[in-house]
Amino acid sequence: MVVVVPPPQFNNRELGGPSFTLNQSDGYSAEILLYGGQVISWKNARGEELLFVSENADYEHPHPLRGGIPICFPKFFDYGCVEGNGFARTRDWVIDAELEDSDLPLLTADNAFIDLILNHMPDDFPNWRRHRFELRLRVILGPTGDLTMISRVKNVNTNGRPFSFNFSFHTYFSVSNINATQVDGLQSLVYLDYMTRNHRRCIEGDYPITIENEFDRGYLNTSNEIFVVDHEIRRTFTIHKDDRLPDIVVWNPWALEARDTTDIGDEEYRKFICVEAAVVGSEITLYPGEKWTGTQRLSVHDWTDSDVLPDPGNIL
Ligand code: TA6
Repeated sequence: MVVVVPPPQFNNRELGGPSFTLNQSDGYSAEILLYGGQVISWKNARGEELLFVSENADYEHPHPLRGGIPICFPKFFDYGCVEGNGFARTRDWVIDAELEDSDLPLLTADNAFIDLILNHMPDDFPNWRRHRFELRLRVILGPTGDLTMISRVKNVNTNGRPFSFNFSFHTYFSVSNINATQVDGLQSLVYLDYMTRNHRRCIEGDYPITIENEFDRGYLNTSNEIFVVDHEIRRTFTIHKDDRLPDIVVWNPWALEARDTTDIGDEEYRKFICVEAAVVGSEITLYPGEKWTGTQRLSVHDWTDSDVLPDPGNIL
């Protein structure tokens, strides 16, 4: 029997403005703000929140909202600069009515989804003012609660000019305790250390990553399945990404940076880790008419000690 899901539910929020909630019959849900095209909530069947949003988050334009899954387009790496994560997350998106669904896989009726588009011209980004682009986002909440995001960029310049960009899905995973959290699947990879002025190239060790201080790295050419393991509550998030998102950014501000950042509570660094499907090792260049599509699917698994967990080394 095919379960047909309800249409997206419209919310006229006080904080953050209009949003849509995707619901699944088992209780899974996801909420997307039109401001920034930003997922701000993803809940499991028990209604537990799986994403972190800061209690100090500033929902007012033009501030980026601290938490959820900001769309970082175009992602620059002027370390620590608010605009270092682009303008897409501080603009108003709209429902994408002229869907170019030829690029996307067909969806079965048991998938709840919404299509958004950003047409806003970035007048305050001088080197983008001469470009015309279409930035589309499809958010899908599957019948088993997986959250899929498909971003599409199209160069619609009429001046023949190409443009280049970096990109990331800046996912803030909610964790019970950063000290009991590991990122598994990045062992032995080359990474760019964004804590150094020249983003020094380094090699990761042979063990899953643990966070013990401010941490900001871009891992290059990773496998397409990365695991965020919360050992305290026995929960594993899996990031499934495609080849057009070859890299992974891992970030936690730790205590000092959290204290100095107004929209992060002093102790909130203990409650999240950003692990981001990204393109940071090289730029994407599109010529007029060309498109880029990047997809991530997030899944979550609560386990017991007797469970056999997926091993990044033997993913089929
Ligand atoms: O995606 C990682 C990162 O770019 C870090 O370098 C750090 O700047 C973090 O994002 C926070 O950026 P934001 O612009 O959200 O304050």
